[in-house]
Amino acid sequence: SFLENVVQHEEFLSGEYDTSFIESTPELFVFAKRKDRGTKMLNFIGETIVNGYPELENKRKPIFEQPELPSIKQSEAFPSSSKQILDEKGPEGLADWVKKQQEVLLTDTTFRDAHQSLLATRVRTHDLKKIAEPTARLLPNLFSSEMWGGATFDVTMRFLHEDPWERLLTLREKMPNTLFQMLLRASNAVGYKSYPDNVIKEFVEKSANAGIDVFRIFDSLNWIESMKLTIDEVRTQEKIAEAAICYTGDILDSTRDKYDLTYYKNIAKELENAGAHILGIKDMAGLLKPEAAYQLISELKSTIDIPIHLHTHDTSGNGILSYARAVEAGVDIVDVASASMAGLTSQPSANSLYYALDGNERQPNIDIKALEKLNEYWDYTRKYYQGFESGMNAPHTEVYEHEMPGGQYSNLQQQAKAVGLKGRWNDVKKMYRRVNDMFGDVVKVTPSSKVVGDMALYMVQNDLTEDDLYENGENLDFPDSVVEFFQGYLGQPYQGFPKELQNIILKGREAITNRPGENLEPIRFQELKEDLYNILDRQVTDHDILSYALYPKVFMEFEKFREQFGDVSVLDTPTFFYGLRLGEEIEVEIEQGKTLIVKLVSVSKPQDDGNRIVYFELNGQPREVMIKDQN
Ligand code: 3PY
Ligand code: ZN
Repeated sequence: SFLENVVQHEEFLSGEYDTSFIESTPELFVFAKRKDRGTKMLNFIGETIVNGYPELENKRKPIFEQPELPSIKQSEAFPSSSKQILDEKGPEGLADWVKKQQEVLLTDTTFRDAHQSLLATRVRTHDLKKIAEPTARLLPNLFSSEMWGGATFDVTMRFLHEDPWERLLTLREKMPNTLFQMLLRASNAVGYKSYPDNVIKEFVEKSANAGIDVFRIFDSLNWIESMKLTIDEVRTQEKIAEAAICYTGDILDSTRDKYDLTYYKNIAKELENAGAHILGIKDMAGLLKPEAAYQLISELKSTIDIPIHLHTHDTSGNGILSYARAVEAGVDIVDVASASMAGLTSQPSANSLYYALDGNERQPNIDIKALEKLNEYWDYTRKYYQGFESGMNAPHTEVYEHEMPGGQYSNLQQQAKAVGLKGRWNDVKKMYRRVNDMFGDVVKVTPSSKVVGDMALYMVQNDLTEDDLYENGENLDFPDSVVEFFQGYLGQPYQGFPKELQNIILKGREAITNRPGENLEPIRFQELKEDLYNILDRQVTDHDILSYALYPKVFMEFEKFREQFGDVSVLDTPTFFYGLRLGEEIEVEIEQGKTLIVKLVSVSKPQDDGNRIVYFELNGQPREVMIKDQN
C-alpha cells in the first residue's frame, strides 16, 4: 500500500490518548529523510500510475472535459451578506434578521453534505477552491454555505491526504462574505465516539477562529444532555448555535408513536431553553413526508420563538414537496444543493426549489442564472468522482423502510463491498431496519447509524438472524461499536436500551448512564504539543494537535504520507485519482507562482525485485522513480 512505513503499534492503532508510549517507543515515530517537493510528487504520481488509487476499481484514466468557470470581477468588493449581519449584530441580531425575511432563505450544502451523500465525501479541496469565489460572489443572498464538518474531517485526512483545517482556511479566504456552516456531532465532534469535554471546547474555539460561523449541533440519540456543553461553547465564541433535532420515524403513523409530535415539541423547547439561536430539524434520511413537514413546522412555530432551519435528503424524491409544505408552514431556512450535486441521497436542488416556488411570495431571492452557471461547473466536476457514485439513479421510496441516512448510504455501501458483501446490498439494507427495531427503534445518524450499520454488516456476513442472537448470543463476538453503544458510551437513547439484548451484548460488562464526557480524562494539550513537536520535528499548530486528539492514527498516517509524497492537494483531481497517461503533460502549481511541469514518458516492465521504473520529465529534465508494483 501507499503507507508501508506507517506506525504499526497496537496501542497507537487503538487510538488511545496515552502519550507515554510515544516516549517509550520513539523509534516508531522516526520519519524518513526529507526529499524535495518535485521528487515527492513524482513518487506519488508514479505510485498512482503503477498501483492505482487504492479505492478505485477502474484504474484507467478517462478523458474528462474541463469545466468552465463562471466569470466574476475579482477586483470588485464582495457583495454584503448575512455574514456582515452576524459580524455587526451578533448571533441574536442575525436570528432576528432571519425571522424578518419574507422569502425562505437557503443554505447551500454542495461543499459538504451533497458530496458526503453522493460521492462518499471524496470531493477535494482543489475542486472546492476553484468554484469558491464565484459561489461567494454570485450567491451573496445565501444564508450560509455548509462546507465543513460531518465526515469531511476524517475523509480529507484519511482518503484525500489533505489537511481539513487547510481546507477551511483556504475557503475562508476565497469566500470572505459567506456565512460558513459546519455539522458538529456534539460530544462526538467530527468523530464516531465521545471525546473529553476539553477537546470539544477547544475544537469549537479553534473552528470558530478559523472561520466557522454557524455550528449545527446534534446528538446522534437526540440526547440533549450531551449537546449543552457544545451549545454553551459556541455561544461563548459569539457564533451561531444551531441546535438540531434529528427527525426519525413518522409522525403521520399513529401505530409508531415513540417519536410523535409531542416528542419533537418537547425537544425543541428544551433546545431553545438551552440557548440555541436557531432550531435545526435534521431529517438525515429524508423521512419527513410533505404533510408531516407541514404539521411539524406549524407546531414548532407555535412552540418556540427562534428561527427554524430544515434539512432533508431527497432520497424518496419527495424533498421539494416537503420543502414547499414547510415553507407554507413558515420554515425560515432550508438546505439545498447545486442541481448537479442534488437529489437522491443528497439535498433537494436549489434550482428546482426556485422554480417550484415561482409565484409564491416566499420564493427564494436568489439569482437563478448564477445558480445555473455554478451548476455547469459541478456537472463536469462530479464526473471526476464517478468511481465513488453509489449507483442509485432513481428515487428510492424504500428509504421509508430502511431509514438509512443519505450521508451513510454510499459509505455503508463501500464498507459492505470492502468486507465482501458486494452482491448482498439488499440484504444489508433489510437487516439495517431489523437491527433498528431490535435496538428499540433508535435515532440513526452518525455515529448511532454507524453502530446500526456495523451490526447489520456483522449479521449478514455471519448469516445471523435475530433468533440466533437470543439463542446463541453468548457465543457471538459483537462488533466493538455495538458493545460500546450498549455500554452507554454514545449516550442514552430515548426510553432506554432494550434490556434483554443489552445483557446479551454486554456479557457482564458494565454500562454507564451519565454523560460519557464526564468520565474521560481531559487531554493535556501542552504536553501533547511538545510530544508532537519532537516526533514531527517541525512547528506544531493548535490545529495539528486537535487533529491528533480526534484521530491519532489517521493524523499520524497523514503526516507520514505528507513526509513521503508532499502536499498532494495541489494536483488536479483526475491526476490524483488516475495518475498520467503515457505522454500526458500537466502543470502543477505547488505554491503561488511556482509551477512544476510533469510529463509521463514511459513505464518499465516489473524487474526481478518487483519494481517498475517510471520515467518522467520534470520541467523538461529527465527524471525517474522506482515504484514497487503491488499487483
Ligand atoms: C454526519 O454526521 O456526517 C451526517 O451527515 C449525519 O447526517
Ligand atoms: Zn444530511
